[in-house]
Amino acid sequence: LVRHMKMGCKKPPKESTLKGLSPCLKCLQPDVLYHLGMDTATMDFPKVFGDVRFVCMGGTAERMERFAYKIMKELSLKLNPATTLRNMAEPGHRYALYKVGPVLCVSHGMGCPSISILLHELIKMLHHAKCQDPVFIRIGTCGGIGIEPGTVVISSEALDGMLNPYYELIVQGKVVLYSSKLDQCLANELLSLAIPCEDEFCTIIGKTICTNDFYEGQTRLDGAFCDYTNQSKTAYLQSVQCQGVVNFDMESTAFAALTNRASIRSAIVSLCIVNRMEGDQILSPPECLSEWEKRPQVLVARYIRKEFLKR
Ligand code: R2B
Repeated sequence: LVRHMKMGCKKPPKESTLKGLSPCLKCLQPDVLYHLGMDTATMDFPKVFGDVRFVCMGGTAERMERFAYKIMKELSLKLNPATTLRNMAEPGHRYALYKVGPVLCVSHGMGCPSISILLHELIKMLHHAKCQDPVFIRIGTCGGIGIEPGTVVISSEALDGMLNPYYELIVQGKVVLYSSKLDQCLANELLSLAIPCEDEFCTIIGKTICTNDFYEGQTRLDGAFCDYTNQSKTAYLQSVQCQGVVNFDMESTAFAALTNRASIRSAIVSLCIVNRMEGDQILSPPECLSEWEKRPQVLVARYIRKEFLKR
């Protein structure tokens, strides 16, 4: 401490606030974040990522790039007009990652395996960077159950297909269950940022079922295979709706479980693109979908701006 004071540092070096990480991490010299195309030998993580406070994740690279530019505007952060944001994960050829001040905007692909690989590497990145209390938010799309397309859904809980609040992983031949509870305070805080009389969209909160398949896993009739009937589909959707479920996605349990394990506060804000009570196919025109895409972003940007201005 004295040495740091003498060298002019105001504070001693911090440790990251992430908890419960692997004891093997300290032996990795370097640690290669293979799918992000980064490693601790060639990149100074505390210098590059030490200020990160918000990690926003969504399915596609293009959506996350658009969100990065929106956040830049919201936080009044300037980029040299001749330059564009750089995909920092380009060398990994898998995900796209943009950094705008304290905000990371990252694409996660589709499904739990894809988001779980990314979360392992992002959590290690923030740990190596000694980040303090980062908040993770998934900005996704989803199929709604009895809700209008265009509605914004905040997940209160992430459930598996059996309606249990767990993410199931097979480790060394055994089933391991991790809690997929989400941070209720953060979910309510996001909900409080909706302005019903001003927003041109509805924001609701409810339970999310996470499935491993888009078609049969979500009881669609329009997949290549289907061994059930329209009647049994309707009965299933009605029964989950009665239990407080409002939407389906394909990443929420892994997202909740991995962030929980590291003691990271996290939330999921999704755009409903179809009401599954009325159909399976996404019939809204592309112009409409790209306009609606901004809705969850509006809410998340309000939250980030509010938190950003606090410090
Ligand atoms: C929502 O949209 C994708 C499937 O089309 C998937 O990532 C999800 O959760």
